[in-house]
Amino acid sequence: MPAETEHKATKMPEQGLSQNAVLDELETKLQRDLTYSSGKILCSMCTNPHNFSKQIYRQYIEKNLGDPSLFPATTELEQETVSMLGSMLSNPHASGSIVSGGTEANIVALWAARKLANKERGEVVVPVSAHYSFDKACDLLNLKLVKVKLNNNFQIDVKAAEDAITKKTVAIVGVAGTTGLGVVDPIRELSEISSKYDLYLHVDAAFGGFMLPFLKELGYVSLDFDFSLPSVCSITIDPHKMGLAPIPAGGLLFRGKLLAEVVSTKIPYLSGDETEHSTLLGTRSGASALAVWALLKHLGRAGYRDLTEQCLGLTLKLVDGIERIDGLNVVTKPTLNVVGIKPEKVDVNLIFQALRQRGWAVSLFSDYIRIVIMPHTKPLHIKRFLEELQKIVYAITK
Ligand code: 0PR
Repeated sequence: MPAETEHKATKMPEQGLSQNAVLDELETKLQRDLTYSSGKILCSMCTNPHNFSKQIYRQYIEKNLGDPSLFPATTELEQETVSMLGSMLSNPHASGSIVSGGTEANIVALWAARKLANKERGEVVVPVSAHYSFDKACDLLNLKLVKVKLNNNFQIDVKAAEDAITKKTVAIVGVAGTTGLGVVDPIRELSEISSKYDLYLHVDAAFGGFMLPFLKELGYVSLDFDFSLPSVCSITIDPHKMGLAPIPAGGLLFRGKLLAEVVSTKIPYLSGDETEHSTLLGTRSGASALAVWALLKHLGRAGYRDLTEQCLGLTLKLVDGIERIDGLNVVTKPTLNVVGIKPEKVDVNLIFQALRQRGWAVSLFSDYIRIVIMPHTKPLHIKRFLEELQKIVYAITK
């Protein structure tokens, strides 16, 4: 066992405090947290949830999807939500669950792939750009993660992916909207490989899933990434990212009911009949699923299309501004609302530190800074950010 390190000890009070006293203490302590409304959060794939979804979430906070016998109506609405998400992804007959987030969705997808393949110490082929949740998933599931290099467009190198397939491979993963650059892998080609080798194909559209269907409709992209491709077995699509839903709300969609049942666990004691779970969690938030259901109904395709256009428009303005700053480039022309900023000569870490010191929450990848333009980011925030970025770069390079 590793040696324990000391934690700050906090004691529960013997006598309870008044609600006001607790609230005051909480508010004081929470002041250090950043807020989306400040415009300074440029590193998050989450955002301030839509007000209507917050209202629904609060109203139905006690609903527990872990016990469908108590909440049959909530369970049915979860399935309607899954079907609405499926219809966004070319398959209204998709089966699945509203889960706690992209991490759980990816874990459960690989769990299904592993069970279907039934191989000792199976292997999963992913691009090096895949989210770290796949590291967690493979560690938990005793799978070997095989990371494949990228091509010049920062997408999975399809030839390298095919070369990485062995007798032990249980799944291939493609990412539709990578965490680092928002890049979409060539899922059509991965689908062809998957059908050639009869392999499970999982698409991680945790981030891109709520934008790509609308970017297609708007004519920005013509990429296939969803169930329209025959080998796609499951898709992660997260309402708590670009879907504007309260945390926790992830989505895991299987092509059909039979696939979802691969990971189902029967719980006969709960209601004496058919209770089963196809999620990692047992007790889980019904309010999350209802909030997503309500948002999809309220915003509709048109609402999400507008949101997509708003975020992409601002992203392109940011790209334009970056390209005007001497010594800075964008890593690649963005497909989604994710931008990589790369300095030509100076150490990227210096720019990152200077931005963080000035309160700008940005992320640092190997040799670039990542910015995510979420719905809470407004044109004025980008204007201010670009002004400060320019000053920082000038001060470092002069
Ligand atoms: N798949 C992809 C492609 C992701 O980008 C993420 C999260 C996940 C799966 C996992 O989703 P959950 O975090 O819901 O389990 N990507 C974000 C990231 O790593 C998560 C995030 C969100 C991080 C908000 C920070 C933050 O402030 O950047």
